[in-house]
Amino acid sequence: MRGAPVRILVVNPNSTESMTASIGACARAVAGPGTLVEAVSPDGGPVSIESHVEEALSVPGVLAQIVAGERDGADAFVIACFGDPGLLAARELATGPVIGIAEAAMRSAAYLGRGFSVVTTLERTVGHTWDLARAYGLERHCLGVHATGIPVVELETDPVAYATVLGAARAAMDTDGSDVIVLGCAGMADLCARLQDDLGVPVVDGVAAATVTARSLVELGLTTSGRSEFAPPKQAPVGQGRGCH
Ligand code: 2AL
Repeated sequence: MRGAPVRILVVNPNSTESMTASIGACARAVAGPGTLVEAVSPDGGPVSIESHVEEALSVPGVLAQIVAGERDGADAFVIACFGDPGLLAARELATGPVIGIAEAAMRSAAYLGRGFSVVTTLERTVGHTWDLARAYGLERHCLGVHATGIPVVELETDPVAYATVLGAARAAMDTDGSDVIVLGCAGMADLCARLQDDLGVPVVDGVAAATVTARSLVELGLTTSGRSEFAPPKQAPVGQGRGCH
């Protein structure tokens, strides 16, 4: 065990402050003693990320927060949007591990059952989620990706959001024959425990999974390899990353 607290910077790539607060609370709830969680969102940028354009627009802000966290001594980073925007670029800029919530959720789910279903926001995010499952080598475990039709920001305001997500998860389990549910949006993090009670199967929230993964890797004394692909880039677009200070 290390003596110093583990400092995790959780970056919400969208600029909706209420969602950043809720993401921070979910991360702190699992972080455990000796772990300090700071949750931040970029200055400006999209209020929600549900399209390729919004995802692309979010990346400079995410990288700026990673650089700032690196400068301030964060030990690890979580990118708390299910598209994992800027994940690989962030790994070039940070010394500590950088964990995306989609990757953490899908890898965790693969430990827990034969196959998982992802329940997400809008239909237009389904293809990208499949792309991520393939990129992470988890296509065999991902049995389906299902949209609820709820836009990200309405997860906080829609009075039937919980019932809709619950219904979509039940239908997904029936259709896919899955035995684990993955929540496909950081804005669903606070629904996780109740869904798990109601569904009777493991429900994986990526914010929690990524936070615990980040902490574990730091406690194991592990960092991103700087040997080749993730070595510091010649040109950092948003200030300076690791090895430059
Ligand atoms: C997300 C998410 O996690 N945050 C955001 O703004 N959009 N994911 C999604 N599938 O819509």
